[in-house]
Amino acid sequence: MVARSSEVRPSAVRHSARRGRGAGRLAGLGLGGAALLVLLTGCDVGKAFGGFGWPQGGITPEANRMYDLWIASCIAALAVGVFVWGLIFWCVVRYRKRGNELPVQTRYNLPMEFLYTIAPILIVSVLFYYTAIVQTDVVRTTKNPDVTVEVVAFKWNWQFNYRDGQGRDANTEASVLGTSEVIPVLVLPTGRSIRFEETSRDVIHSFWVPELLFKRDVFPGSVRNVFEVSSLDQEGAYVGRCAELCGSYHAFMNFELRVVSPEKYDQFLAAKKSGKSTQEALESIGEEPYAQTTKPFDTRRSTANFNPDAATAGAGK
Ligand SMILES: [Cu+2]
Repeated sequence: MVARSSEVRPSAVRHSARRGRGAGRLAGLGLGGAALLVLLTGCDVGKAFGGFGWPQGGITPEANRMYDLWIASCIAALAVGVFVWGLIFWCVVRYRKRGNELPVQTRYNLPMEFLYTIAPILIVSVLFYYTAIVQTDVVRTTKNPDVTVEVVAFKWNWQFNYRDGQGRDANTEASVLGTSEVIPVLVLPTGRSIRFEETSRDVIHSFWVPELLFKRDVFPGSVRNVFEVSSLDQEGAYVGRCAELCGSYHAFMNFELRVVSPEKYDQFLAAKKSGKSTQEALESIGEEPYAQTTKPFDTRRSTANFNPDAATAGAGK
């Protein structure tokens, strides 16, 4: 932004009241136009522009706050952009070459230098301020979340443990385990705060549900990555993925997040605790027993596609 602003410097700094008024008008026009755009389109401005490249359809308050921050930043960037482009084109037209006479050379224009030093600092400060606020909000954890789930990643599937408390010392009350044949379905309630505690059995994986607009790496060893969502706002089935290249079958590490009503969730958990399988428990609350958003991958590991030429490689036969 400093570089852009400096483009106006040689020509725009002549001490002419008329020209000063022109620049002021142009600035007012640019900012006014941006403000008008925001007012006219309101909350739909993000939607109208496809979220400016940001995924839409977040289902948590945190996701919506991140989305709003992105949209506001884009609008601010566009407003600054329109202002700068306006100045550039104004200079191109206003100070185009008219003859061979050397134009007035102006430098050390203090107000102008002050402006293009302070303005970028102000812009960055405002962006930083709101980013820090949203980030703090998104990574905040609480003492007593309503639901705590332990996410266990391993090559190449997931286990979800419903816990009776927080941390390593809490107990698992019920568990959902994914296999090569059955996609694990993580059932969670709407309207309750949920804490995810992540741990890996082998390598680094990453727990990612696109609709949370959030992903976090799952580490092996003593690191226990934790994050929380203050609520899930929309019932439904959402595909979840591993977002960290973790080995040959990384792409097979899909799961499903099934968001149900709190009543159904309580029934599901009770059914699981009483020894029912995940599929039976899902059926008992009137939900589809198997994942709806993804299906098990075909590993195609059979003798039909087995490469016999490589059979002896390293086998010592
Ligand atoms: Cu993985």
